[in-house]
Amino acid sequence: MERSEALFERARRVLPGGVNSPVRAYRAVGMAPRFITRAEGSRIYDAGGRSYIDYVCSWGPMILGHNHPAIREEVERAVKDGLSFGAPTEREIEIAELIIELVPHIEMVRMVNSGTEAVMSALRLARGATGRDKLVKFEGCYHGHSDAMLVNAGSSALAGGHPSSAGVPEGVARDTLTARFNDLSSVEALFDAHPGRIAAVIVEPVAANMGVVRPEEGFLPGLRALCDKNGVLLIFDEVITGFRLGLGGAQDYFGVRADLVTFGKIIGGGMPVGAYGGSRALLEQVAPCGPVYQAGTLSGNPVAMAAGLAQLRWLRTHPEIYRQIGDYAARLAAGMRAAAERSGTPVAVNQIGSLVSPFFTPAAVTTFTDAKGSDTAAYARYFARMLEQGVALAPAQFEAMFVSSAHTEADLAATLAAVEESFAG
Ligand code: HOZ
Repeated sequence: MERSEALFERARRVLPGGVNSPVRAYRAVGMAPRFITRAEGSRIYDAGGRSYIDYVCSWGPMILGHNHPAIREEVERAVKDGLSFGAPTEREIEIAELIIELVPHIEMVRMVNSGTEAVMSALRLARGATGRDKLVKFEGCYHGHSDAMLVNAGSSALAGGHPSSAGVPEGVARDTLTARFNDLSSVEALFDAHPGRIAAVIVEPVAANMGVVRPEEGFLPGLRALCDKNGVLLIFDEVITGFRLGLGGAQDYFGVRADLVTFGKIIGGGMPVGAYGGSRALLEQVAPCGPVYQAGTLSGNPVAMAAGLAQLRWLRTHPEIYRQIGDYAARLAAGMRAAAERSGTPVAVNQIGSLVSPFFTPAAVTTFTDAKGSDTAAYARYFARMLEQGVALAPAQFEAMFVSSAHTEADLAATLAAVEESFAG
């Protein structure tokens, strides 16, 4: 038996499904997951000693590739001084200053431990600030696993067949209204049906948990205008797009202002970090300044801050990385489209910046309905063939491929050769 399979068998006895996060169980692709022992640059290594070109990149944060020396060295330095203090440190100020410098329309930041926590807290702030209870999210968008956001959710909630989770009280679910991504009229209809009762609209500015779906021209500015008209706060969940579309994230990329922005893993450089930010007026409503309570012993943890700071500083001093990874992703997407055409495989490949995703469907994918209509069994077969040839993709259709600055020309050639084989097989 393969070492990963043996570990999986052992894991299933003590962890639900053998994992600590559902998508990793590979259920959507019907296989046993690879257990990972280490990662370096563009590659991850499994317990059986095989290496793979990795396009999961820890679900996005490893934008500089795995185990980048600048980040590792900062972490090693921080560890020498202690692991957790539960008290303020200078690094927390530095990372907040950096985020405020780089991301438009953010005047204050609160650090937390994950994207889920950032979203949960930003939503509480939006409700506290507006005195309204209802929230609008989009079908197939994923904002972590807080109760309010597990209604028509994407990512592994969708792949696992539970887009609206058990255990979410009916009263909570009732306050989460769902609109359709890229459909402003569906938002307008909710605003009309619940006048004066909606606190916030939360959106992934690029949907990346239904596979990657770009916002259509006018969608994000339209949301901004509708929110302004109705006194509703607009929240960009930039857990995926933040510091990935560019240093300024989606607000900068699309030229649309959000009232609150949530960040996740990428600002931790691989350590568990999240944050939410916005105007001073809004953020000063958070405790201890204001009445919206939110706290955490590990918030601003010194080791996590060291990793995050190192990654963000590296990105700031090497902005050319964004052109490099965007170019790689565009060539990857073009190569995949060409291979699909040669083999007669119906595949629509979406790409924006360094995010890519193939959908096994003949038509263009611009909505959640299009994404959901793609052939997930074909994706599972493709995934298995790619893995066999040494390329690790997300083990589910409704996720993204992430390109890092550690991916090389040789990786691109090897990946496209594997795609050719996979589509032909
Ligand atoms: N929902 C996350 C992916 N979009 C899961 C990440 C993980 O399992 O690490």
